Amino acid sequence: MSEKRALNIGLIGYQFMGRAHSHAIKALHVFGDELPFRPVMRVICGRNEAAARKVADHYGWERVETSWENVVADPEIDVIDIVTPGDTHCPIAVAAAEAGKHVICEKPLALTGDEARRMHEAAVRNKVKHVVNFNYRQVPAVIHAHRLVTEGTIGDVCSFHGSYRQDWSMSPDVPFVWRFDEKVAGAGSMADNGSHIIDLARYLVGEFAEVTGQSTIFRPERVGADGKPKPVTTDDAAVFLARFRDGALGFFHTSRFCPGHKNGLQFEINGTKGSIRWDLERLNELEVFVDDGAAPGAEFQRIMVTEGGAHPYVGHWWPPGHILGWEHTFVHQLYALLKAIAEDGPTSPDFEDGLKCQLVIDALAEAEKSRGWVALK
Ligand code: SOE
Repeated sequence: MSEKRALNIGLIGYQFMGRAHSHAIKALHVFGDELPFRPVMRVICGRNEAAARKVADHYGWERVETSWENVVADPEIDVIDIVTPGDTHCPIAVAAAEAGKHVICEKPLALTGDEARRMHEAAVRNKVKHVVNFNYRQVPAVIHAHRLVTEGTIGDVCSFHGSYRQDWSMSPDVPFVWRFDEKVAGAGSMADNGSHIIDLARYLVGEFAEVTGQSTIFRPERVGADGKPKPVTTDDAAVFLARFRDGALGFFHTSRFCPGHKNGLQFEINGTKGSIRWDLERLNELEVFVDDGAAPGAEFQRIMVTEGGAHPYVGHWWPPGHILGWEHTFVHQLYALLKAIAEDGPTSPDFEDGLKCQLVIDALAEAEKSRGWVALK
């Protein structure tokens, strides 16, 4: 058997997402013979060397770097995987693309539309593959929902309801972290959670035409690492409305102040012939209602998506009914990137998707200030 070519990965960042990506790279082996490369966990990078080394030791990264510039400049590295806070995405991704590396970047892609555009342009100009990790597009039920909408099963889409609710920041004891700093995170729940739900709406319904909305900060101060209070500059919650280009209406709620919602991502799509709904906490199920007039009193049907070709990659995992989890979405996204590199094919979602999502977030910030509707160009 011929040895597969190595694909050397450099991971920039090592915290929660660093662990999720490290786990996913190791799990790529499920693709067996179809895996086009031998992914090599060459280097992990973090400013805190001891903390990065700990992750390196647990997951099997070969070496640790403290400067992302060194990783990007390393001729051996083929792929740069960015899992750092938002303010570093743009400089790292642009430098990586200029150095000819393929790039996968965590969401939201950037702090602003201008940054996201620069990242997209650098990737296109340098002909590297580029992926923004909107990982929920890799959920079998979400892919199945997309197929049903595209095939016209629920008719023309009239409305999209999306919410992403959590409760992790409610306690006053939660210290000041980078997610509460506008300069580092861009926005709060609107960017962190909103970017996922905006991307899902674009994937499932289409492009946004105009938006309006408001956000709020419930806890304006938190204690910093130095024990002193620091002002919170990112939102705890947001509500917004949208009109899509095809005429559908959108209703959105993002929040970190919804008690009981640990990671509550939900959407419902209503069309002229039926409805579809999904809840991340029931990741393997899709609920579908189709009104064909034949069955009075018909209700939503629950579809299990672990079989029946609901997802292009689901067959690589377990037999039907042996359910998948959140972590599998990261494995799927990385596999899709490897395949695109091997076949010189397109990637999805790519930096253009990240840019379009960012433009919606920028428009929402503008709408909040003007207290009106803002059109997407
Ligand atoms: C925190 O809100 C977070 O970890 C997000 O950053 C992720 O994108 C989301 O998938 C889970 O929650």
